[in-house]
Amino acid sequence: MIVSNRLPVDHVSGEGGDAVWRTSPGGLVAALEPVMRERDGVWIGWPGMPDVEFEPFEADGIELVPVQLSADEVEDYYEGFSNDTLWPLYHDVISPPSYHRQWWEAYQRVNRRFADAALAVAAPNAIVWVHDYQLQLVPKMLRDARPDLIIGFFNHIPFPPYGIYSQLPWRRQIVDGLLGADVVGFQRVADAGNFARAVRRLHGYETRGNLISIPLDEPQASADMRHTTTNRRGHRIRTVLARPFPISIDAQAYQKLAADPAIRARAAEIRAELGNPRVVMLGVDRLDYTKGIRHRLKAFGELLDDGVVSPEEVCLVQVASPSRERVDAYAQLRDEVEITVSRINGDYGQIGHAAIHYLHQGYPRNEMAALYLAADVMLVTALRDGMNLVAKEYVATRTDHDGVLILSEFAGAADELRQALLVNPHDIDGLKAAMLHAIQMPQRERARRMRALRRRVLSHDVQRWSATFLDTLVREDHNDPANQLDIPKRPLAAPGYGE
Ligand code: GDG
Repeated sequence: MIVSNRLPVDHVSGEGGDAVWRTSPGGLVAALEPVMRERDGVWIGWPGMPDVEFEPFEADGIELVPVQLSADEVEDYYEGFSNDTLWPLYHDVISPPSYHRQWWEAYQRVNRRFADAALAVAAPNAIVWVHDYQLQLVPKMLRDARPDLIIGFFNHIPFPPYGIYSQLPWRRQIVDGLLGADVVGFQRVADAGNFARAVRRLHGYETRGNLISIPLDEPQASADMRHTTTNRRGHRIRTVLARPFPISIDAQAYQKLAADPAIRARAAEIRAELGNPRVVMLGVDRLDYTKGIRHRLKAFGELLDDGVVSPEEVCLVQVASPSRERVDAYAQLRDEVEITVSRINGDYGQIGHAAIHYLHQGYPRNEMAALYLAADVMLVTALRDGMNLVAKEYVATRTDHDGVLILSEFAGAADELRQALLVNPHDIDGLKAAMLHAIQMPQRERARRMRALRRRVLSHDVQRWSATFLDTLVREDHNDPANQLDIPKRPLAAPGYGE
C-alpha cells in the first residue's frame, strides 16, 4: 500500500466530455505500477480537488482510494503547514517558516484521516509505504493501531540540521511520528544523519550507524512486533533503520524519448527558433525559492554586463512552471524573477531576439525532452534540494553523450553526479566561472563527463530505487550487510570555482 499526499492521477475530460482519471506520468508511478499490480496494491491519497467526495476507483490497473480534504484543510494542512512551515524549515529556512497552531491542528487531523483510510483497507501484515513531509505523523498512527503492519516512510525533501529543525514547536511529535516506521528513508547520507541527531537530542535514544534503538515499555515488549530485540543491558528495544535511498528517474523512458525522431526534430526546431545561438543554456524548475533561479539569473546577467558573453552567442531558456501560487513567498519570488528577467532583456535583448526566454508555463513531457536535447548547458543551481530529478532527466536524455550539467552541491543529486560541474550557487563568481567553463568546454571533455554521468543514472534508476527500498523494508534483520549503502564516497567539499 502506498500512502501519499496526492494520488498519482489527474482528472481530465475524456471523449464525449465525461471526466476521466488518467495516471500522471511521474517516475514514482512508473516505478511502482508493476509492483502494485503484482501485489494487489492500493494507493491512498488526495485527488487534488477540495470538497469533492470520490469512491475508490481503478486507473491503469491500480486501485486508488481517495481521501477527501475541505477547502479549509487544503489551506491549513497543505498550503499552510506543509508548504509554508515544513517546506521552508526543511530547506534550511531559505524563506522564513510560519508557525501557526491552527495549521498544526489541521496537519494532525488530516494525517489521522490518511492513516484511517489506510487502516480500513490494510490486510494483516500488509506492507505500507508512506511518502513525504505532508504525512510524517502517519507511521506512528499506523503502528499504534496495528503492530502487525510493515511500515516504511520516504522523505523526498531534505531533513534539516538540528539547529534548524529545533525551531519547530512540534519537533518531538514529528520525530515520534516518523519513528513509527520500520525503515525511514532519506535522499542523502546527511539527511539520515540529521534525523538520527534529532532523535538523540530529543529522546537520548542510542543510534549506531543507520540503526536507532528505541526502548520498549512492558506492554509493548510482550507484543509480537517486528525488529524487537534485547540490548546489551538486557532491555527490550525496537530498532528503526534510518538511511539514504537516493531517488531516481525512469531512465529508459527518457532514453526512448531521446530516440523519437519527432522529438529530435523538435529539438532542432527549438534551436532554430532561438536564432541558432552557439550555446543554449537551460533551466527547468518549479518556480520555487529553493531552486536558485535568482542566483543563476544574476550570474548570467553579470556575464553579459562584463561583456564576456554576448546575447547573440549564448541564450538562456528558463522554464519556471507555476507552483503554489497561493503561498505569499511564491508570489513574491515570481515578482522578483520577472523583474530581473525584464531588466536583463531590456538591457541586452534585441528586436526578435531576447537574452532570456522566460516561460512561466508547464509543458508536456515530450517538449521537456526536446528542450533537454536542445540545451548545451543545463543549469541546476538549487540552494537546497532533496534530490533534483531534472539533473538526472537531462543526463538520461543525452544519448548523444553531449551537453554539460552544472549542478549545485546543495542538491542531493550532487552525491552521485560527481562529473557534473559542481557549484556553490551562493558564490556568484564561482557560478559565472562554471558557466564560462561549460560554454568553452571542448567536446572530448563534454563526452567524457557525460558518459560517466550516464553510467550512474542508467544503472541507478527509479525501478532500482523502489526495489531497494522494498527489499530493505521486508528484510527481517536490520543488521543485514545487504543494508549497506551504494553511494559513491566523496570529498567533503567540491573543488570550488575561483577558490
Ligand atoms: C521533490 C523534491 C526530489 C517540472 N516542470 C515541468 C515538469 N517538471 C518535472 C520535472 C521533474 C519534476 O517535475 C520536478 O522534480 P524535481 O526533483 O526537480 O523537484 P521537486 O518538484 O521539488 O520534487 C526533489 C523530488 O521530489 C523526488 O523525490 O528530487 O528534491 O523537492 O520530473 O521534469 N514536467 C513537465 N512539464 C513541466 O513544465 N512535464
